[in-house]
Amino acid sequence: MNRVLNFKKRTGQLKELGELVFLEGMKDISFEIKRIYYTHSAKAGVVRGRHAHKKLEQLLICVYGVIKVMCDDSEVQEYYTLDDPAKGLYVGPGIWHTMKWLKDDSVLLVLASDYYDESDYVRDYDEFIKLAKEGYWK
Ligand code: T46
Repeated sequence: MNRVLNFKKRTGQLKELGELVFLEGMKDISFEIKRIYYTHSAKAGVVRGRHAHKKLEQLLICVYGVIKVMCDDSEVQEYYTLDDPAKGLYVGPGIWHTMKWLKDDSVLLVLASDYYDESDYVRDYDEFIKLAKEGYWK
């Protein structure tokens, strides 16, 4: 199921130097990272996503701004507000998800367990419900 992860961070002796956040594959997250991508330059109100993945595991991090993520497992919808660069949202297979930009130019960084493969996407909601009812993700 989706879960929010808190990453380690280091605050320097001088607060004005900012914070450094770090995470390590197979230590702080449960999968090997094969791909990293990010989405930027979207204005508040933009909605992306609207799909589920068959096998892909991902960690979503809003490194700047505020992004609201809706996760739907075909029975329950959960909402997460990503507004902290030191938090990540794990989104596993079989979760229909949408990301809504709540602040201009928010940046969504995604760590993914596999290379890009369009055949791993379920982009039709009826097909997603059908697969879920058939037990595809059980
Ligand atoms: C996801 C959410 C969180 C590629 O060619 N390679 C890539 O690695 C990715 C991620 C996308 N693409 C292509 C596929 C589409 O033709 O870029 C285009 C835009 O992708 P999409 O409309 O799927 O973008 P989002 O923001 O709706 O979804 C993305 C990821 O695709 C998706 O896996 O879970 O971010």
